[in-house]
Formats: sequence, structure tokens, C-alpha cells
Amino acid sequence: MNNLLTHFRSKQLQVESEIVMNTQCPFCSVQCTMELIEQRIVERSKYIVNPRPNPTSEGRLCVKGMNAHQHALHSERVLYPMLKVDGQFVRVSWSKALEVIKEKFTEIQREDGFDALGVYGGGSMTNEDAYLLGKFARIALRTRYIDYNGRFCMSAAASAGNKVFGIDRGLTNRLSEIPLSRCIILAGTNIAECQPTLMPYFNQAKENGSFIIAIDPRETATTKIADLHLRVKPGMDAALVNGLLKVIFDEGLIDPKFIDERTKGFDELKEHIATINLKEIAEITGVPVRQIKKAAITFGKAASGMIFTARGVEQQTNGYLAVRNFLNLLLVTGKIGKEGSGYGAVTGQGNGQGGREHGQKADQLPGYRMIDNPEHRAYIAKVWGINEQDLPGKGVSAYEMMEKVHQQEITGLFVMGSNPVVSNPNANFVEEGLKKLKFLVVVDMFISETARMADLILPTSSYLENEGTMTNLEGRVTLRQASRDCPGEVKHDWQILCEIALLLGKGEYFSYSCPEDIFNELRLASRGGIADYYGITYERLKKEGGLYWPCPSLDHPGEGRLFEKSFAHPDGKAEMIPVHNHFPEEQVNEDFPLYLTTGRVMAHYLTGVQTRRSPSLAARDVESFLEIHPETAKKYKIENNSLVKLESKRGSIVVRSKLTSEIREDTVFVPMHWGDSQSVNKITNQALDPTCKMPGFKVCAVKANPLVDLTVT
Ligand SMILES: Nc1nc2c(c(=O)[nH]1)N[C@H]1C(S)=C(S)[C@@H](COP(=O)(O)OP(=O)(O)OC[C@H]3O[C@@H](n4cnc5c(=O)[nH]c(N)nc54)[C@H](O)[C@@H]3O)O[C@H]1N2
Ligand SMILES: Nc1nc2c(c(=O)[nH]1)N[C@H]1C(S)=C(S)[C@@H](COP(=O)(O)OP(=O)(O)OC[C@H]3O[C@@H](n4cnc5c(=O)[nH]c(N)nc54)[C@H](O)[C@@H]3O)O[C@H]1N2
Ligand code: SF4
Ligand SMILES: [Mo]
Repeated sequence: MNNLLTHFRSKQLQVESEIVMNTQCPFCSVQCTMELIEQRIVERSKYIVNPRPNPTSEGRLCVKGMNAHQHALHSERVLYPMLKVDGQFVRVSWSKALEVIKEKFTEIQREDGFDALGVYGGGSMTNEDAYLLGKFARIALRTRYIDYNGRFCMSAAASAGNKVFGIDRGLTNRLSEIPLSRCIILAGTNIAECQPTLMPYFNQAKENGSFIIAIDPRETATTKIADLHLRVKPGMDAALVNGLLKVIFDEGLIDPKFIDERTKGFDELKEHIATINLKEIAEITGVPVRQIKKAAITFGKAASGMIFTARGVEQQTNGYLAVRNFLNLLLVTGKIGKEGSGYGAVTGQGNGQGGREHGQKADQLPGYRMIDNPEHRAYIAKVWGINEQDLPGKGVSAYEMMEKVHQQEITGLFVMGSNPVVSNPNANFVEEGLKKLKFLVVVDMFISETARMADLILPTSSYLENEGTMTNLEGRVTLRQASRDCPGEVKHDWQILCEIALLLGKGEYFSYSCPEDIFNELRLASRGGIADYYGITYERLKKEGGLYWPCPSLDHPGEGRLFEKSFAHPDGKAEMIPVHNHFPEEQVNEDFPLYLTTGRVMAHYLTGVQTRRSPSLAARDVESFLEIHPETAKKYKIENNSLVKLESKRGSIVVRSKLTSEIREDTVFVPMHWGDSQSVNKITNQALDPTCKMPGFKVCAVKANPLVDLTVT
């Protein structure tokens, strides 16, 4: 015992220095906070991660947060600008890199016009960086073509929220109200794997007697907590909600007073629901009538209720309308704007909320202002100190930008914070397009699959180095302070944008000395807009912790629960519309007999560029996989744990089979976290939702065959 103690002491004594970094997880929208301790022990660093309490995740961390530092400290971090010379990347100085950018950008602008340069952003960036990227595209590059990866993420829920409520803020209520809700619908959301630290809110609700309904074609760690699991056919949510509405109307479970005082569009909706046939709904959605009835009656009768949707419902070619139908359900039952009643679009990326508010989107200016609205244009032009006529017009969505790249309408692309060759649908097409570019610049921490194709890679800072604000899924703005200096010659995204702007002769519009300067301009730019950050300052964030938007003045506390008295439209009313049954754009047939749906696993994040470089996370899932029902596997002679060729009209991938009866027999599932031959987007369908331009990532038609056919003939 004594010996052991001495040994332990001497080990402890070896700690030469200790640095404590207070930071925030770079991954999902919960933005859990943590303390990262670096201990120096004889020329070696040891890292310890401790959760730090905050009102959102209450001091919880998931496995990704515990290991996030592993990628930030990884030896593969890009530390210097890298220029491609004769097919090989060579290290160059910043001045050389900037000189090349100036030369190429000016050449493209001269030969092909200002709109020939495209900008492609991301929702992992801070509010300051995202805001500046929008301003950079419009002022420094004078292009209309900017969009970002959030198009693939939040665009359906955002467009529905804006149209129905007049505002799009992920959660309309505080998370702390979840345990108080009597009935909760979790539609196409896998919170247990994607926002794991929120699960205790739902577990608590269950303990309090709440009835939980999950809607998902697969059984997941989330559906397992549900009292009722509706195993919907992929892409059939809108129709399923029509079934739920039918029962609600038939059983008289609507809230006439709420409908009358707070909503419009009821008569049209009622007329439409009268035409719905429940048996037909059961047939097309694959959900038995008895389950539809049980779900609708329980939700309709509950004293309070919440609906959460995520990408399962939204990443569809009718994602906008599918969300609208869920909101119809919430509105006819009067379950919003009260304690324990409301809606949540479960936001995805770390700054998926803030990243969609301040001008990275093709049609948008800061504060959720619209680029084709003359008043909004005039306001932002004034804040930016430019003539309104010099502000470009509306561009196109992310995938449509890739089509323009293909058509060589866009000949130069600037990518910051995304890995589009892995995350776009129909990725082979995207990759082919990028090869045609005259100049591709990628700003990243790593040589991602997209960066690999670049002419120039600019090294950027990680969450440990860059300071800035992030807006979490609740609409709570938080400040993440920098914990360490940039390694090598790495610069922050905002610094890179300012330096390029200066070189292009637009320096006067980009003279900031720190992120706080940018935030103070963002506050002004968002002032009076829907997403009003004016009352939020770094000082308040440091003192008060997070603050909800809208926060229009310095003494405003920020709004936790929205819509208590009125909605954000000028008439104060929420809008309902009839939503027709929708079928996925691509249907199964003899050649491609299975539905493919795609999504996530706990240990990896998006295209995996970061998490595949974290040894502890990579070890949990070393490769992609195909979830397939044993009966289906038998039919196609696929054995468990064997390599499978999965093919659609657009291409093929190879993944290892995982037989499980937790998935529908007509559906297979592949996660999205791997590139190259395992990149599921090589086979997904590029069809877009006509309103929000969200791709239908969650359904396409495929065939599955063993890679090696072992049958003896
Ligand atoms: N571990 C981890 N966490 C993450 C991320 C990550 O990559 N990894 N990414 C973050 C980001 S950016 C996002 S957007 C979120 C995504 O969070 P989620 O949307 O919750 O995640 P997904 O796995 O894409 O899809 C959710 C569920 O939808 C189901 N689904 C598929 N098709 C349908 C359908 O037609 N209807 C219904 N009702 N359900 C369907 C899938 O089976 C899946 O269980 O997660 C965030 N958190
Ligand atoms: N099949 C299928 N496809 C999907 C989805 C799906 O469910 N199914 N989901 C879609 C969704 S919801 C999303 S959000 C997209 C995400 O798609 P992507 O944006 O391609 O995903 P990431 O892997 O986050 O790529 C971010 C890249 O930026 C880098 N990066 C991280 N932080 C920063 C930063 O602060 N600055 C800079 N400059 N770079 C940074 C990372 O190293 C990484 O290379 O994928 C979409 N694609
Ligand atoms: S990935 Fe999300 S839930 Fe996990 S620690 Fe990070 S922010 Fe929290
Ligand atoms: Mo996302």
C-alpha cells in the first residue's frame, strides 16, 4: 500500500505544468462546455477533460466532447498555406498565398464576371466568421453566389418556421420545459446519438409520466425510450401527419378557441383533412391504423404537448411541407406558446442556428433580413457604408451552386468550413464539377476530401484557438473564448477574410482587430431584424453566460419561450395550410428494390474529417456500415459482417453489412461520416425540395449485392 502511494506521488510530482482551458465543444448544437486540462509530464502532454456546467447540458458531455481535443491537437493539422504545384501540395508563405488569390480572383472576375466566383460556407463557424463571410462575398468579391452547408441541414425547418410563425428559432421553448410536457412527438430525430446530452430532459419527462411517440423507419437509441414507435416508410411523414390530423378532427380533439384567436387557414385545412382516408394512409406510410389512432388521440388529449423534428422529416424533397404539417398538428391542438407546449427543430451543427441568421444564405442578409427586400437592402447597405445598388442580388442554393460549377458559370470557388464533395448529394457529379474549376480555395484545419482537390489550402484555427459567439439549438448566444495560440502559421477565418479583402482593395470595410469588433457590427446589422442581437454584448455574455435572442436592447433579458401571446407575423397569427400526401421523388423498382436512408452515429461528426482524426472516436466505428434486415439480407444473399456493393442510378459504394431486425424490411441505412469508396452521397439523389432547396438525403432507391458472390453455380 505504502509503495503504491509513493509510486502515485512520484507520478504526480512529474507534472511540470498545468494549463486549464475553459472551452465549448465544437460539434453539435448543444454546445456543451468543458474544461480541458493540459498537464506537462516530462516532454509529454496529458489531457484531462472535465464537463463544466451550463444551463443547456447541465454539465454533461458526450463521447465526442470528451475527445474533441484529439483532432484539434492532431499532427495532421494544416499549419501553413499549401499551394498545389504539379499536382503536389507545397508549403508557401501567406504573402505568396494571398498574391495567388489576388491574381486568380481578378483574372476570373475579368474573364468571367463577378458572379463567376462562388463562396461556400458552413454552420460550424462562429457568428462573427459566418457574418463576415456573407459580407466578404457581397462586398469584397461582389458576387451573388454564396450559400452554405446549412442548406442541407436547417433549410426545411427554417423556411417552415418563418412561414408559419414569422420567425425561425430552433426551439420555441426552454429545454427545461421538456420534462413538464405530457406528450412528446420525436419525428425523424435521433437525439440519443446526435444530441446525447439532451436525453436526460426526455428521460425526466418519461419519469414524470409523459407519453413519448417516436416516428422513424428504424429503431434507435431514441425510439427505445418511446411508448409508441411509428415505423414510417422513408419520406412518408407528411402523409402520416394527415392521418394523425384526420383522427384529431374525427375525435373532436381540436382547440377551437386557439384556432380562432391565434391562427389562420383553418377552413382550408379542415376541408383537406375531410378527404383523407385513414386506411389509405396506413397503406402508404406502413403505419397501422391502430397506431395512428393511438398516437393522435394521446397527443390530442394531452394537457400539453411538444413536437420535435429533425433531419429524418426535413431532408426530403417535401421537407418544407412535411414540417408544416407537423406544425398544423401543433396549431389545431393549440399546443404552443404555453409551458410544456411548443415546437423544436432540433438544430444540427454547433452554430447551425447562428450560422443561418446572419447572411451566409443565398437570399439573406444579417439578422434574417432578405436580400430582395428593398428596405432590408437599404438598411444593411447603410450599416456597411456602401451604396444599395452595389449590393448583389439573390444567388442560388448550395447544390444549385454545384450545378453552376458544372456548367462553368462559376469558375472559382472559395470554401470555408465545409467538405462539399462528401456532404452534397450525388457527390460524383459534384466532384466532377470541382475538377473543372479554374481555381478552388479551401480554408480548413485538415486536408479534407474537398481540400485535396484544391489549388490552394489556407490553414484555419480550431475551437481551441478561435474566439467568437455561437448560438445553440435553444437560440441561446454563448461566447467561446480562445484557449490557446494558433499553431504554426494558422490564421483565424475572420483574419483570412480581412486579409483577402484588403488585397482586393476593400480593406476599409474589413478593418477589425478582434472578433468583438465584428460582433459589435453584427449587433447593429441585426438590429430591428427578426434575429435581433443588438442587446447582446461580449460584456453581457461574460457576465450573464448565454443570452437568448431576440434581444433588442441592452437591458432586455432575451426571450426563453416564444409566442405566448402572439406569433411574429404582422397580424400576430400563425399560418396553417393543407399539405398533400407526398411520395419520395425516387421510387423503388425492379432494378433498385430497396429504400436507402442515411444519417449518423454517436461517435462521428458529419463528413468525419474531424472525428476520424480523433483516435478514441475513430476506434468506436472504424468504417461505414449497412444496416439491413435479416430477411432482406437473406433475399439478396448478404451475410452479416460482409462487404456489400450498394448501388443507385448515380453510382456505387462498398460497405460492411450489419444485420439487424431494428430496421424496416424495405429499407437500408448507411451513415454519412466516411468519404471515398464509403461515401454514401455517391449514391444519394440530388432532387431538391422546390421551396427550400433541401436535398432528399433521406430516401433514394438502391440495390444491394454481396461484393464477392460466393454462391456456387
Ligand atoms: N453523433 C453525431 N451527432 C450529430 C451530428 C453527427 O454527424 N454525429 N451532426 C449534427 C448535425 S449537423 C445534425 S443536422 C443533426 C442531425 O440529427 P438527426 O436528424 O437526429 O440525425 P439523422 O441520423 O440524420 O436522422 C435522424 C433519424 O431520422 C430517421 N429517418 C430517416 N428517414 C426518415 C423518414 O423518412 N422519416 C422519419 N420520420 N425519420 C427518418 C433516421 O433513421 C434517423 O434515426 O445531428 C447533429 N449531431
Ligand atoms: N447523405 C447525407 N448527406 C448529408 C446529411 C445526411 O444526413 N445524409 N446531412 C447534411 C447535413 S445536416 C450537414 S450539416 C452537412 C454537413 O456537411 P459538411 O459541411 O461537409 O460537414 P463537415 O464534416 O462539418 O465539414 C466541415 C469542414 O470544415 C472544417 N471546419 C470545421 N470547423 C471549421 C471552422 O471553424 N472554419 C473552417 N474554415 N473550417 C472548419 C472541418 O475540418 C471539415 O473539413 O452534410 C449534409 N449531408
Ligand atoms: S457533440 Fe454535442 S452533445 Fe456531445 S459534447 Fe459536443 S456539444 Fe455536447
Ligand atoms: Mo446538419
